[in-house]
Amino acid sequence: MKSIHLLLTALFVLFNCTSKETPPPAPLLPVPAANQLAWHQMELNAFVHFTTNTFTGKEWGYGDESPSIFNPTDYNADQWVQTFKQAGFKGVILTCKHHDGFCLWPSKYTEHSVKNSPWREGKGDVVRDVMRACKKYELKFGVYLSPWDRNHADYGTPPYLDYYRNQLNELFTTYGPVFEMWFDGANGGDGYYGGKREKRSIQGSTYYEWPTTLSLVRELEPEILFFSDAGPGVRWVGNERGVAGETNWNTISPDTLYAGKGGIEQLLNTGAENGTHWIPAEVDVSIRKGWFYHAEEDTLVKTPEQLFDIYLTSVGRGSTLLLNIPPDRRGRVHEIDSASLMGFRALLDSTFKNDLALNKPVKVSSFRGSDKKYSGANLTDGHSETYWATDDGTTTSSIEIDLGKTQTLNFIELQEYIQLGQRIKSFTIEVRINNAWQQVALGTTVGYKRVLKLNGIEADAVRISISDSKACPVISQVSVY
Ligand code: FUL
Repeated sequence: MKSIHLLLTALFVLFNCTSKETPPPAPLLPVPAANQLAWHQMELNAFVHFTTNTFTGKEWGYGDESPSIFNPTDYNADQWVQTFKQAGFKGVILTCKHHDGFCLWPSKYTEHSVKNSPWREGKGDVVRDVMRACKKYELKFGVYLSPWDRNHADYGTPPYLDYYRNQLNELFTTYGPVFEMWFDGANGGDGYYGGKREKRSIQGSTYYEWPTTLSLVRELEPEILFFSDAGPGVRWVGNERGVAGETNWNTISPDTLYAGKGGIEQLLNTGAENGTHWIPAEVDVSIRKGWFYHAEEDTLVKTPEQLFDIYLTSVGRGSTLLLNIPPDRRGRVHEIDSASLMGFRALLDSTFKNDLALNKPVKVSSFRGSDKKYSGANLTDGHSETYWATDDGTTTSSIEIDLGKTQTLNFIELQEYIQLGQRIKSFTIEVRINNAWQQVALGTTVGYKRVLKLNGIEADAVRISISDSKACPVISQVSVY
């Protein structure tokens, strides 16, 4: 009787020990907000620059362009968005108004818009069309409204802020939903300004009174993500070449930034390891030399291979790519751009088609609480919601994936489970060739996604060694192609 009792007690203790859940790692603050996480997952978005510049050949209109020159001959916003959809883009951001002040929608606050152009006898509305096409093709719709306005008489004085806010109010109550709003920091000083043709300098940090403007927009669109040099939703990456920092922290301290402030490009490019806010870098770059369509740049459209390289230095470094594809004077995405986009898509599809690590056995140096919930198997299960993690305080570790046989390896892709914060500070990649390990790559940060080249090496296993991490590493996926 006594021995049965002892046995039951032992079983009870054993059951309780094994069934006790190991708590997940505490979030390492700051962590992404829901709209930022959704933005990370989009990976590829299209930027559309279209205005009177398309017809004058300029990049920055002076503000004195006549609306009569805006007259696309074969306009089709559906064709733009359909092309982006085929290329795998998830969102579109449209220059509703660029620095020249011309509005692509019939704003009631200015005469400087499509309503005074011959196009569709003044009844056209590009903003409405793009928004509708986005709905049709299930892409998210975003708005660029240049704060600098070289047409408006009041620019540089307080009344202009009312104009700018009225326009935002008009846009956000007429069109939507809007996932991202782009605040461009550029200001070159001179302009038409209602006929004054002079230089106007503003105090970039204070003039626009951003907090008031942002709360106005937020009231109309609570889930919106704001882009500017300073965020607060996403930050500029610090260049227009398509290159995020090899070290790319999603965190930065906003008090070191403001839109239009010079000299902070390097900081924007890498972020700050101990930044106080989650403000990830967005990589904006044009498929052409300029942001607007110019026929003489038809020969300079980036090739699929160049776009693929940009993918590696943007999405492959934990950022989202915002690729500008400017419609031509017909009002269509040009055939050359479209062919390049399709080539880019084909390259992505063929490169990342067959994950050689999927469901392959994983050996890890340790896993959290020795609880299966956090085991190495989560790394190759194809699910981004499961993850491998170590015990608190274990900031170095190794992951070994046996590929089963010798294969040609081109890329390795790592994904941190950023819902719990960005952690990894440095790692190396080795591959196994004839039973010997050889280091082939090394890196610093990982973030939402990190893609590294393996250059076609023949090997039968890969090993990731994490040599430093801000807290216990938490990785959701490792893929090998
Ligand atoms: C810059 C602007 O000056 C360019 O014209 C373009 O719109 C680019 C995306 O941002 O600041």
